[in-house]
Amino acid sequence: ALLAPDPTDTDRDRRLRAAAMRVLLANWTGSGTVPSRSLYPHQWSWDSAFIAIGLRHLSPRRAQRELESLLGAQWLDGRVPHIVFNPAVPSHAYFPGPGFWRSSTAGRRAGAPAGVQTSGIVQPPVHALAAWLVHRADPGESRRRGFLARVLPALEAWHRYLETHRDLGGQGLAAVVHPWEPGLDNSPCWDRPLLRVTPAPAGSFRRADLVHASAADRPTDLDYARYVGLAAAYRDRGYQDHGRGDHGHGDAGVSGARPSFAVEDPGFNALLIASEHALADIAEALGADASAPRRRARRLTDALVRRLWDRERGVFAARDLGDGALLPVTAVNGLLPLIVPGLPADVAGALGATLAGEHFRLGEVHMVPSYDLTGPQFDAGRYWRGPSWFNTAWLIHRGLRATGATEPADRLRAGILHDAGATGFAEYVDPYTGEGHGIRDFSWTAALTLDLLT
Ligand code: 2M8
Repeated sequence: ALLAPDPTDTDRDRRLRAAAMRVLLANWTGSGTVPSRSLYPHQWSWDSAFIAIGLRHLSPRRAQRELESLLGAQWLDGRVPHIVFNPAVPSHAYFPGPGFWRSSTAGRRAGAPAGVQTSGIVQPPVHALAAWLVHRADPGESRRRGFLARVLPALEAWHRYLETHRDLGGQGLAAVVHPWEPGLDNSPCWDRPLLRVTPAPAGSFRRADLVHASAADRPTDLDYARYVGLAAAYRDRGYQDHGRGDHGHGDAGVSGARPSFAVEDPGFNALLIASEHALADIAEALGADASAPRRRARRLTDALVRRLWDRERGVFAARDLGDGALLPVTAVNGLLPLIVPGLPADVAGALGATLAGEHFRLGEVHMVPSYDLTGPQFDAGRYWRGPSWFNTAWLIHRGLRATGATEPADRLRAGILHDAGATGFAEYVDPYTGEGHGIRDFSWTAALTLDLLT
C-alpha cells in the first residue's frame, strides 16, 4: 500500500506543488538556481537541466534563463563545465572552488571563458532534453525570445565535444575522466578504476561539505583525496583530452598524456543519446534538417548496446578504459538506458525485469536504489552507494512510461511524490525506510516533483 497511487489525494498534491515552488523560488539567484543554499552554493550543470525541467511549469522564462546562464559559461572547445561559480559566494563555502580549478588560466588552451570562473570537468548532457521540454512548456514564449535558435549552436558544440574529444576508447562513446562527471560521485562502479589514482596528500586540502551534511552520508576522506588528485592532474594537463578531436596530443609541455581514470558510463551515454534525439526535435521545430542528430543517436545507441550491455546480468555496465574490462557492478546508471528511444525491445524488456528483481525491487522499496541491494558495498545512507535519488527515479519513470510500462511507471511516480513530500525534498533517501539523507530543500528534488505533478 505504501507506494500505491492514490488518485484522490489532490490536497496533498496541491500542498506539494506549492512547497516545491517555494524551494525553487528560494534557490533562484537571479540568473540560475543553486542545488542547495548550504551544501552546493553555485550553479551545477546537470542540476540546472533537471531544475529547468521543473521550473518550466513555474516560469518558462526562468527555465530558459537557467539553461542560458549555464551555456553562457561554455568553453570554446564545446565543454559545458560542471560548476559555474558565483563570485559573490565566499571561497570557503565550497571545496574545490575557483581557486582550485583556475579555469581562466589553466583552461586557456581549451578555451575557458575569461569573465567567469568554472570547474574544468563536465556532467551528463541532459541539457538538450531539458531545452526541448522547456520549449514545449510554452512554445509561444520560446519563439518570442528565439530560445531554441539561441541554444541550438551551443548544444551542438557541447555534443561535438563529447563525441570527439571524449571518445577516448575510439569506439564512438563518450568517456568520463573523473567520478564527478557521471554525477554518481562515489558509486561502487568507480572503486576499481579509482585504485589507479594517486590520492592527494592528506592535509593538502580542506573539505567544506561536512559542515552541512553528516559524514556517514558523504564520500570518505580517501575518496576525496582521489577526487582531488585526479582533478589536479587534469588541471595541470591544461584540461586537454586525447580523444579523436584532440590535436594537442603529445604537445611539448603537456605532461601525463593519458588520464589515469577513463570510463565509458552507460548513464552518461544514455543521456547523450536522449539529448541527440532532443536536438533533432529542436532542429525540426526550427525547420532545419534533423538527420545528423538522428544519425548520431542511432550510432551511439548501437555503440552503447555493443560496448556496455551485459546480457548475462540483464543490465548495462560501465567499461573501464584502463584495462578495457566491463565493470562487474550493478548500479542505477546501468538502468538509465531505459530512456533511450528505440532501444532493442529485448534489452528494454530485460532492464524492466532487472528493475523488478532482487537488485532493485521496484515497488517494494523506496524509488530505485543507486546500487545493487544485494551488492557487497551496499550502504543505505551513503550518497551514491545505495540511497535512492529523485533524478534517476524521474529518468527511469520517463523510460518506463515511454516504453508503455504504465503500471510500474505509475507506482514509481507515486513513490517519488510520497518520498519528496515526506522528506521535505531531501537529496536522497534510504531505500528501505524512506528516511531522508543529505540536505533538504534540494532543488532537483523539488523541480522533478513539480514536473510529475503537472
Ligand atoms: C554531487 O556532487 C558534487 C560534486 O560535483 C559534490 O559532492 O560536491 C553529486 O550528487 C552530483 O551529481 C550533483 O550534481 C552535485 C550537486 O547537486 O552534488
